[in-house]
Amino acid sequence: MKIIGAEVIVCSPGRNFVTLKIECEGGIVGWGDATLNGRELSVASYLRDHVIPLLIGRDARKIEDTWQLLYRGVYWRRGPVTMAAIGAVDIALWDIKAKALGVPLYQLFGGASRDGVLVYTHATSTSVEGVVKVARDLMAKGWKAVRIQTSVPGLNNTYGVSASKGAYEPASRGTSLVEETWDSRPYLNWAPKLFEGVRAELGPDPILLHDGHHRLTPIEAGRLGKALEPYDLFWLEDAVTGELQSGFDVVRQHTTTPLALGEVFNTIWDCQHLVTRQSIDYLRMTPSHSGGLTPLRKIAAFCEPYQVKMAPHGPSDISPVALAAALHFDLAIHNLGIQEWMGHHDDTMKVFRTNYRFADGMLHPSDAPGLGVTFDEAEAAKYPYQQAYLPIARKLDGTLTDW
Ligand code: KDG
Ligand code: MG
Repeated sequence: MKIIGAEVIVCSPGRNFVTLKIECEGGIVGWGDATLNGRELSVASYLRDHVIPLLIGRDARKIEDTWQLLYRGVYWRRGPVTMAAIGAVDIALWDIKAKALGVPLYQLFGGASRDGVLVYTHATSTSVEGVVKVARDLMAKGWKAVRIQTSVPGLNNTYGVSASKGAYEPASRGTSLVEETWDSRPYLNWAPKLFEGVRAELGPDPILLHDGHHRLTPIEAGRLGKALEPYDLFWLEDAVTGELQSGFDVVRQHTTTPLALGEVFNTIWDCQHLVTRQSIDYLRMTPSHSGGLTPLRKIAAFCEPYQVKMAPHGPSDISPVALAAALHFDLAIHNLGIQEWMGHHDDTMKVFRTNYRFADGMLHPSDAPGLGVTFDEAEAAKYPYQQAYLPIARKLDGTLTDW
């Protein structure tokens, strides 16, 4: 089953996506997601200029060997651009293999370990009352798990809250960077009040999560985790930047609130210390940004004896192709925590035709052969790439800080 063609398609149906199409002898086509929010064209070039020429003529069935060629066979390893490019190839090859065998991908990973994949989505608002209303509406639609984010009194604009009405979407089109403000003091005073208010209204049952988005110091994060303990969070995510791995040992000394990390990680080396020291509870790595399903399955196996659970990142900048890849992975592995599913813009869903289905707070990837997602190239052509950037954050005195 030789690879006879591969193409990178960059489109912007609601937001930018980089999609890889691999074609084999016999006509089977596989799809991969190479989207890297705000740096899309660098991955497109990596694939077009350096990877695709190596793929043509290779046996599409040799997934492990192709992964090793693109990772180990390149002296300059790792990093988000490289690993997003390798991830797209790997996902597309798994799609091809499962289609060739006529089975949904999860069957090649040992079959389903559960009936469906528990998913969480985002509730955001400017106030406690507002976020409670959004969460109630979601729960009425079947959601069992909701991430809670609001504005912070005293700060102009904050991560996770829309400046305009509608779903939160961090990237903005054009070249003028959106600036958010940050100060840990008002946030640390606000977050416990937020969760006190939300639990008082929603009661003990809903699964609640919160994302700190890398902004606290370890001791601040320890204080926050401790203050949130009475409100039974499923997790506190990205309390401290993931680069400071020993910082999580400090956080752990101060709180029993479960900790999640890893959406910006690319390889097993990014999580090795955190997992072996058991200083996190959930690992947020996702197939597209982590070099694909081949390494992510190994990472899940590495986490299993340490009781660290996988909880793949699933924002709107992960395309439906990578979301479907994550769902097949989630359904099959033993140590699944939860899957994020932020949802996609209506225009995105006109380009990516999906089969995954939602019921009772869970997603199922579908029983269609392969990933179960097709990409409509004619529709994609209607949405050309538009330059877009993620926001930046500054402290109240103007110092640039982590977004
Ligand atoms: O591109 C950046 C987003 O993927 C990120 O801000 C979303 O933190 C995020 C999350 O948990 O979904
Ligand atoms: Mg996050």
